[in-house]
Amino acid sequence: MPYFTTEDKQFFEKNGYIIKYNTVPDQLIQRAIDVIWEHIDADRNDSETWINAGPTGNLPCTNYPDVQSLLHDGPHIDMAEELVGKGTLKVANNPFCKMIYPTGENDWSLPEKGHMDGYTVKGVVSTFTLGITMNLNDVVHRSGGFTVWPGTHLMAAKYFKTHSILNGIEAYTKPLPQPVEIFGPAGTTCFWHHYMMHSASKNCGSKIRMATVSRLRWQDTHDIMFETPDNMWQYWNGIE
Ligand SMILES: O=C(O)CCC(=O)C(=O)O
Repeated sequence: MPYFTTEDKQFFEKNGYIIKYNTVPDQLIQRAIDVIWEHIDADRNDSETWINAGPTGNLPCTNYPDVQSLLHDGPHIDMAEELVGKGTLKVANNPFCKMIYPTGENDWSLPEKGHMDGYTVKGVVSTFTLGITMNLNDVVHRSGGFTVWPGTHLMAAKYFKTHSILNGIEAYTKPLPQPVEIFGPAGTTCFWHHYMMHSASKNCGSKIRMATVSRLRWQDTHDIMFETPDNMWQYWNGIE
């Protein structure tokens, strides 16, 4: 039974992302959350301490087996290969644990812009293929949800046809599309194309937004990473 319908794949092709619900077994989530709490400077049982807590950035727990099993013991690699091609991918980054702490504020708005990963340090190409963002707890609207700018993968692919792939800082042209904040219960997962503009939204909720971002790459990335094929889906057997 496939994970993605033809409509899902068409949505991914056009928008650069697709959301699936309930993709992470609950016991995997609970074990990872226990590890995550050991790395947060706040009291798990006192929500007052969660406001503007830390650390920010990736928590230093990517190497813990209970964090890695979110990616390795769930369906996500198979799901990703359904989009990219069976047997084509390997793990570029095990799950980065990304917390968005409540701000204690109420003036929520979508971020004005986000960023691309992998091409924005001048002279460095650090390609991956697909990002996978998993919500580990229930993320409601206005509460730090992963945010994408639909269609920006097409913008970047067009840009790289006439500009060096060694510098993607200017790859997105204005006006930017309206961003989409992705929220949903624990186990909501977004698969996103590596050229996508993305960010996290501000957290005006009461809980810490707990999510992981993993990255998969083509097994032969090093052979093809400087290519900008006429058909950007050339190496995506599930999409082209
Ligand atoms: O935490 C988030 O939702 C955004 C993550 C992000 O921007 C990234 O992985 O580069």
